[in-house]
Amino acid sequence: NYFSMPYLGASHYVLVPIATIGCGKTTIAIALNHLFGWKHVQNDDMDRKKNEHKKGFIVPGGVKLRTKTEWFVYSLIEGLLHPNSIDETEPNKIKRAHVVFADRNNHMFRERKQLFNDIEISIKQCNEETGNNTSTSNVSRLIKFIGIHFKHNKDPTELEKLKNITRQRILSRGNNHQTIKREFLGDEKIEEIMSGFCDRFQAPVRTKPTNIDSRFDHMIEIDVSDQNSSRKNLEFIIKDLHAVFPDMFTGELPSQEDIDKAIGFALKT
Ligand code: IDP
Repeated sequence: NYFSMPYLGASHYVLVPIATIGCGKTTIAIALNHLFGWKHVQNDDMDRKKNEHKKGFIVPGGVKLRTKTEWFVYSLIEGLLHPNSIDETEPNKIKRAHVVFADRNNHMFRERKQLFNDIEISIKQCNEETGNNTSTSNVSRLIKFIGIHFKHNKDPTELEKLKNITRQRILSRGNNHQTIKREFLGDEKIEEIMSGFCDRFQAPVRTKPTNIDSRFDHMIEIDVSDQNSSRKNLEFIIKDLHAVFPDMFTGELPSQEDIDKAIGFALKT
């Protein structure tokens, strides 16, 4: 385990999109970071880091992270423990709750299960090493997982609409997407990859306590209903989070103008 910081015991939030390529995860994560400073952890950043550190990625403490998944979980936990590293110059942001955005598709049960397990196990180990005697069930109460479910209609004609919208977005993006590079793959291959993700999509199921998705403390449901749905989805997410977990926010909620600006910024990034 790679953490030396004690776990302080406040509520910590992990935002977990359940989505496919092009739904607007990164756009929304950038906008939320812009508005509230919440840490945005992008799965594929590991690829970039790996090129910098050819032999693997060494974190403080000398531990080498070998896989993308290890790096992803490491970065999320680091964000939960050190939320202030984002913007030290902005006084309002320093008191803020500890919130991280787990930017990958999480579109299958096993991805969600792995995320819950790895985060809880790492935090528990961290506590043991620093002498905090916190059981796993206590840790479970301290970390809140919030699902952001980009709904995928089961009806094939309806699903085709989502596929068209997301495909259009990705094709117009060209090479500037974390998983899809048009130049290397070509349009047909991109379509095939994106469609594959949609066909494997497993919507969250929380009907029984034994369901993996019952670990979610809250679920936000949104649609990819048109080409420009991210603006509407961002506003909906902020309102929903504020109603359920007001302690995630300090000060006033952003105005319509603030939200416009944040989306504009995210779309340009
Ligand atoms: P993903 O992280 O779910 O794969 P994003 O990277 O956020 O999806 O979005 C895919 C592409 O679509 C990006 O080029 C992004 O700028 C664009 N996009 C996302 N939301 C909107 C929108 O509401 N209007 C127009 N373009 C959008």
